[in-house]
Amino acid sequence: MKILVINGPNLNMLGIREPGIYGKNTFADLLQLLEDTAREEGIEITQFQSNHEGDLVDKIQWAYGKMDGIVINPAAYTHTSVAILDALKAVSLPAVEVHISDVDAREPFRQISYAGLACIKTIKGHGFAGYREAILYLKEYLSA
Ligand code: CA2
Repeated sequence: MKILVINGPNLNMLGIREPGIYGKNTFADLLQLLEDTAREEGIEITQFQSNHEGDLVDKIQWAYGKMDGIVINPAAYTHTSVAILDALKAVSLPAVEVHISDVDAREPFRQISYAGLACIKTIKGHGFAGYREAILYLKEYLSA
């Protein structure tokens, strides 16, 4: 089973600023969590992070025919990007949306998710653990 994990803009800065919202752990810690989860669950995980909308679209398209599912935290593009929504719809792979923070408890503009419209599930406010939950959910979904 092959899962692509995509992280959007500024998530590579995790642990460097705003620890009150996103926690103290770094992006390298998140990559370690993904690696550990892949090993424990016998899944192949490819990770990709970019600060550029088009690169995120390109990577979603790349997944077509190669990956079985996608876990995506589009970060700020969650709330703005029809291009990412269209790419997820185009490849039609099962996708799970993850947000580290509880976006529903923040500014009203964070309560709109375009990408989420193409996802089978959204996990928000569970910190880094949300990525593991998303991977396990996809594994279950793909095994059913
Ligand atoms: O809670 C999430 O995972 C978000 O997707 C994170 C995005 C935000 O725009 C979404 O509304 C919710 C922001 C990621 C920025 O990450 C930072 C990391 C360190 C310092 C500052 C920002």
